[in-house]
Amino acid sequence: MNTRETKRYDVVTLFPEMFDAIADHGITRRGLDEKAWELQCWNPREFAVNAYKTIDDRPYGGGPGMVMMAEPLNAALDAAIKRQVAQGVAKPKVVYVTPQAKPITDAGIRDLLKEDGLVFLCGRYEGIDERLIQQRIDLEVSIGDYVLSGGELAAMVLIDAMVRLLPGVLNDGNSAVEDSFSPARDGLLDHPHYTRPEVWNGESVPAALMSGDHARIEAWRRKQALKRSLARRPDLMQNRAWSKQDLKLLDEIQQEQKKQ
Ligand code: 6GU
Repeated sequence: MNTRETKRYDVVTLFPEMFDAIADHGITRRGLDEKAWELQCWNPREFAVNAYKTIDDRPYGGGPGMVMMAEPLNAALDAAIKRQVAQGVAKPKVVYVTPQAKPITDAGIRDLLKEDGLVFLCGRYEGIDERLIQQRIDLEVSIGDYVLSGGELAAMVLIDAMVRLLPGVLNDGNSAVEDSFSPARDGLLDHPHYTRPEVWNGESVPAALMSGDHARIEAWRRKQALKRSLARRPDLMQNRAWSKQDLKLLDEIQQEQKKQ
């Protein structure tokens, strides 16, 4: 793969070792090996300004917990951005991963992927000095409406979701486009999957999948995707322009459910 296309991801984190989880395992690791992306972590503790390496302090106005100080994060961000620029990223965006943002979707992941490089800022404790956020952050991203004990797992979720979409990272070039939520599935859930043996624990593989009839298999899978989406995520079914084939399958599903 051309090095020009290598995605550059830098992460400012108090726990760089956590990122071994994506650097050392599975598809994300293969992507690193193939230089589809690269990862560099920066520990704000190494940019601490006093002899005690302090990176947090008590909140002005009182209250529980500690707040991450602006200056060590500022210096760590500078170092990360400097590295990105040296690697050819013209204007790397700084992403703050925080539950105080709109939860990201598949479309948001694909937007992030358009950037040649990103710098992720991971918070710990009660939060980060607001002045640092105001002055240095381009984008705030959440991964869902629940709170994690730090931004690291969220940053790894974002990086994993992006990297698996990079050309050549997945074994089979088709398996990413056909996932749940991908444009090829046009925003529906995935169909169920089966492998050997043909009968397991008294249950057979659906006949359509054993038919060898490609059109029949595709129609069965599409119908299952519609059925699942209808049952589990009816919100995904709203305001859509259905194809003639989908309308026929939806009608079949409705008839079958009437019978039950
Ligand atoms: Cl991005 N960070 C943290 N700390 N918690 C979260 C989150 C992010 N997204 C959901 N919960």
